[in-house]
Amino acid sequence: MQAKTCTGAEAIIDGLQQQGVEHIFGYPGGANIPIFDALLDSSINLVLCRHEQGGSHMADGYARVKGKAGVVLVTSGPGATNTITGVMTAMMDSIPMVVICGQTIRANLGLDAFQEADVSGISFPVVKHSYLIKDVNDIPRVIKEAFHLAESGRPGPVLIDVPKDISTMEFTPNWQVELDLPGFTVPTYADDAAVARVADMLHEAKRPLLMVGHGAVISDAGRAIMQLVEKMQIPVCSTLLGKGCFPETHELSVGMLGMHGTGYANFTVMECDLIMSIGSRWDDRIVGKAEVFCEHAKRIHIDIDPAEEGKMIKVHEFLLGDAKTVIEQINTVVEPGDTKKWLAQVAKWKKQYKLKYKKQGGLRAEYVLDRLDALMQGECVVTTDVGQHQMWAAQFCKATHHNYWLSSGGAGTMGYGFPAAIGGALAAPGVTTVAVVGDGGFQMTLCELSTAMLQKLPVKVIILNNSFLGMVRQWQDLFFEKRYSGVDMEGNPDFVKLAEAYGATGLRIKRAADVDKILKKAFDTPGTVVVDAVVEKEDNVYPMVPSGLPYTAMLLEPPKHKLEKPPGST
Ligand SMILES: Cc1ncc(C[n+]2csc(CCOP(=O)(O)OP(=O)(O)O)c2C)c(N)n1
Ligand SMILES: [Mg+2]
Repeated sequence: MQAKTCTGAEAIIDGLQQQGVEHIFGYPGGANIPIFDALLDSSINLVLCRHEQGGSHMADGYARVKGKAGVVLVTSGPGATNTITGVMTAMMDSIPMVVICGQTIRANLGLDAFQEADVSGISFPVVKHSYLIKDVNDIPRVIKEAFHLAESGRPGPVLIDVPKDISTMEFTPNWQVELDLPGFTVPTYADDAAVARVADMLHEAKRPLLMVGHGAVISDAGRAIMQLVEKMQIPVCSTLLGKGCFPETHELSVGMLGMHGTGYANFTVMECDLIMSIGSRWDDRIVGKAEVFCEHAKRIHIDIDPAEEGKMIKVHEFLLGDAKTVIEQINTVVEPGDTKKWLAQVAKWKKQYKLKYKKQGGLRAEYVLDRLDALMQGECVVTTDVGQHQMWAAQFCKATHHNYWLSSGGAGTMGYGFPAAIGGALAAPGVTTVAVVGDGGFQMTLCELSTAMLQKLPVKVIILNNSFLGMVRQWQDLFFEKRYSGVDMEGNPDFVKLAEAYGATGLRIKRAADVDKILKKAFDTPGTVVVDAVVEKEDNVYPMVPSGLPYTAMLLEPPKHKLEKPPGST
């Protein structure tokens, strides 16, 4: 039988279907028309975004919920560069993504052709890998490799640049091609001797603490962690991206640690005599002043990426492997622990440093989130944007599913929350998705309201509208003598009217007394709803460990004295 020929574009779409791709988040242009054309004859749903940055965040949100690569399809030049923020966001948070870019024809490469941009070059620092396809016969191999690289080991984004003459060229694809990636190995099991040493350390510890990070979420280590926790009776804190892997409603959870972590999580960190990171890279928002972070405690690090060993802090034991597999290994060699005294202390801190906020005065963002949490009961996919609302959401919305909490951690990308919710909603049909956003960040990608409407998605956007770029204002308040510069959001639109202009439902909350009623209405109204919660303008997020300082500098409430600018911090 004669092997079947097809165009490069058809082979790409065929390859995506073989990978089980359900949705493509895309935007067309001259250089990718052949691929859009081939898409018409496939079973893949095109999610036509309104801006390529939004499309890339949608793919990211889809990937976080689904645990599989999100796929982006954009044109050359500005189409491709518009995705770079989304690609960098995915890279920083280890999100699997495959970005396919149209490119000018091969003969024009390097000639400053119309909409030519060297995107494989531009993207190199922010991808796991980038391809520029120069031979049409490479398409089957490149597609297979791209998904393998994106999804295995420490996941990340992979970019494929496809010159237009490659996508229009006829050829006979060979799908039997075997993956051959020498040097790309994926660790699974940790060294048994190291595991035994860690077990000894866990047995000896009087005040142990687990720190659950995004790696634990990615490897779906929740059940194994629960077994370890219940057997050894160890309290658990989680990073911003680790939320939900271990249910925050569990009595041994102390919630998020770090710059805006709960007071009780941070006291537990300060007093523990052993801390074990499960898939967290100890980022600077967590460790504060790295040299003194848990300096008197035994420090253990489980990570799938050998590059993380000793990067931020020195550890006593590094276990290289997949978080779930390594915890399962540990579970086979540890004995039940007796930590009653330690747990009693942790429980005391939980009462003493309970999250609190002002109830008098105008509407408090924390109150809206507190009530939202009560309404959601951990059963919604929650995304956040970046800023004060993000930190309050992390404090007040308790995550109980390992893949239902989506936030831009490493990159801190404003504009992420709403499009990520669109991707998340597509990955979890039937689950209500809530995007907690600020008035600043929402305006960066709100054009995707069209996309949410077209896809008929139950995305509830909760804008915590303080008419400020609140988090920057907070830093100017605390460290720059309240000299507000460039943070007033005067000129904000009427978000209710704006939602209505897109055909969505717009609701507004102005008083605490209306919060329950309006939130319930938002959930009861089918489809996309935007809630404009007009909150106090100048509330600050506490607790706060000022950047670059040790945990002992934690502010539990507004400081009574002027603060020094933290040293050399971002
Ligand atoms: C793309 C981008 N630009 C700038 C920043 C810096 N930044 C961090 S938080 C923040 C303020 C966000 O304001 P808003 O969306 O209103 O949220 P709020 O802090 O008021 O809750 C800014 C400007 C960023 N993180 N991302
Ligand atoms: Mg704001």
